[in-house]
Amino acid sequence: MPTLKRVTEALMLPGLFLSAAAHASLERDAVYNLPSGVTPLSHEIYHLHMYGLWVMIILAVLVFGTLFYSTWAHSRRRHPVPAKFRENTKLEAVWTIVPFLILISMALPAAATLVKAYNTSDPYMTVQVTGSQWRWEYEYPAFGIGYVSSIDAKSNEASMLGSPIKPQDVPHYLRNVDNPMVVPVGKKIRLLITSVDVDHAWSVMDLGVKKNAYPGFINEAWFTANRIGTYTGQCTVLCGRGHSYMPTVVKVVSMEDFDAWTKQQLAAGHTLHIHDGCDAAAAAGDAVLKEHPAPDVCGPGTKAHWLGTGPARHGK
Ligand SMILES: [Cu+2]
Repeated sequence: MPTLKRVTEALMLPGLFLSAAAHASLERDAVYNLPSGVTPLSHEIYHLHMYGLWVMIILAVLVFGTLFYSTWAHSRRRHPVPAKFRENTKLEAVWTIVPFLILISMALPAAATLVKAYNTSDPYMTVQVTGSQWRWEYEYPAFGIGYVSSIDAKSNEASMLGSPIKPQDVPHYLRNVDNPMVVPVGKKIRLLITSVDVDHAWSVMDLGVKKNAYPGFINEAWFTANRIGTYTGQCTVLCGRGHSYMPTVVKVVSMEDFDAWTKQQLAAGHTLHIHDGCDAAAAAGDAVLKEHPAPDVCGPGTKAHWLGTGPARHGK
């Protein structure tokens, strides 16, 4: 029912508007509501959100309705002699049991969805996501691919003070990157998310993923995108001056396109590489490091920033 959908969207709070605007697919305009997304999990999250929203709307109407009606009908003018009763056991039982049942009806499906969201078992592949000020780094250990994903040059230029390029003239301003994450459609992708400096968060609402990236910790997430397309998000933990300049872009492509992309990346030299400065970690037997364009991230004497799992595959 499109009208119902529009009414629901119009009722969304400004906060939701902001979050939805920041997490839109590049192929469609921002919507006011949480996007339903393109993964089974994101659909579930959307339905939970809508269910909670309607429960809140109905309760708000009932509670405020009763409040306003009582204020009007039981004012001193209309109702000069107050009623004398004090307790009503039946009523008290009802207003305890009904909210309890409502809470249970929200908690059970939410818990079931959470359990699914945390089940990262049996992925088709793993992508290691490393946040840094102010870009993302993606590593595909199984394919030996690794590269940095920074904001696209046009957005960057337009954002400069006194730039001749106007932000409104840049398509997908602040929502586009040079090297997006690329994944095959219909496959379970496991993400291992961490950071090398401050707290960041990797978030793409269309994929039902929003996970914080902490230095020294590895958070897990997963998604199975069921539709080919380009999906965007933004870092959602305030991480400093360039916080708005580290968008997240994920391209979901067909298996053939993904195969072609992996070959292209290897040919372009976007490979994992044991860095000289990280030899110690390599000697420990489990480090998969990539050559980093910023030597301070993994330079001589620095600690290995990524301990990979599985067989180390090195390019170059
Ligand atoms: Cu950030």
